[in-house]
Amino acid sequence: MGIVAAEVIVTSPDRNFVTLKLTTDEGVTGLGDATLNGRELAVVSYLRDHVVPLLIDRDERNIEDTWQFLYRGAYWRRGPVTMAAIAAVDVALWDIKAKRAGMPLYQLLGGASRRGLLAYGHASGKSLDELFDSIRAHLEQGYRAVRVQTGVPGLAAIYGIASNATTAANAGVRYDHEPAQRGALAVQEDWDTRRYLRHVPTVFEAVRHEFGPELPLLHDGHHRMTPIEAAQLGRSLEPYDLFWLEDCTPAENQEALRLVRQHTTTPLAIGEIFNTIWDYQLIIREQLIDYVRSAVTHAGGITHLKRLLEYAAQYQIKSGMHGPTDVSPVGMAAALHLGLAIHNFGIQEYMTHGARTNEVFEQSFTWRDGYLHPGDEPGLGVSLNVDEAGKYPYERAYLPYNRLADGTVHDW
Ligand code: CS2
Ligand code: MG
Repeated sequence: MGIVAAEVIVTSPDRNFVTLKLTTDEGVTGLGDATLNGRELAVVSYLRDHVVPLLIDRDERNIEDTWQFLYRGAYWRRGPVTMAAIAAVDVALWDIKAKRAGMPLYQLLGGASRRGLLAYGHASGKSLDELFDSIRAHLEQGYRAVRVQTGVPGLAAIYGIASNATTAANAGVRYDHEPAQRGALAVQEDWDTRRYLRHVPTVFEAVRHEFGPELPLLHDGHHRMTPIEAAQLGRSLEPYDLFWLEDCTPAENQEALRLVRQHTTTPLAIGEIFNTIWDYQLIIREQLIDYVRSAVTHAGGITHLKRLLEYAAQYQIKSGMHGPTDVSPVGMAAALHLGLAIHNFGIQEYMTHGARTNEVFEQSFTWRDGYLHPGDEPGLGVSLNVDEAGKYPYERAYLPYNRLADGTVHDW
């Protein structure tokens, strides 16, 4: 028993991805996603320079001990880089364990708790016509739930969709605003909360009028409001019965959600940039949110996110795992196995990857009639074509950032 090789594979088919590949002395391999959008090389170094030397000869069966060793043994704890690196090791070890057991990973996590995972996609548009077309396109693709993002009159960008994280943008499809080009420095976008707060309720009024009361609609505030502004938006959206309002306010100050919760019954989702259970402790204990947004890739892997979601389940809070194109097919597969097994699954974000990405990562998960399923291949059900991956070297790419009209930097 033992890990004999640990490779960190960086590839950039439609966007940058970081993948850890572990190999055991019996030749069994496991994959883990370590992609951190805009800071990928920090995780590459954390893995290559500091973690990989510690993995060689470790018993690949001891997943919990390896997790605790990497978390406590580093001395410096938490944070997106550390927890993405630990996540990659954790998921690769789970992949190996399930392959050795000859079963899909979800079976090791307790088996299936449902037939499939309800998914939502990203509908967006600078205008209502463009937005309606995007919603219709998602419904035709089979989505049963849709996130609605829209341009704001007077602002140049379609916010909340990182132009360098979307397949279309990375394939050179140009939006009206100057998208963040790969290799460029971070692109500045503009923001005005008052314009946004006046505009968004009119959008959901129009969407409900066009598409009816049943369609689950989600919206991402993308960390841009103060607590009282978030409360105002949550209350103004109540007539439109959202499935959730996401990242309504930066929540490093977890107590901020108390003010929002006092003023609105719109369900709240938080945490795609959170990376440990400690980031959620108060907001879960006080039931200040309804959905946990962390992805397996960014929250310490299957081992830690399962623990976090079991804690959340005690407070009737569900999963809503982050799943944009900056979570690789390996990370997406891990999310699907965990989501299929846990009882408190809520919804899975699912932005389809580009054609080149699907050439690099061969996936066995299925997307049918609005539901995802991880498939029944042994392990995660994802393989990485190293030769194909080698065709696409890393290209520096940043997420945009915001400035207000007076030039002040603002949350993007
Ligand atoms: C967004 C993301 O999917 C979401 O909910 O917040 O698209 C986010 O902008 C990117 O993942 C950032 O990397
Ligand atoms: Mg989000």
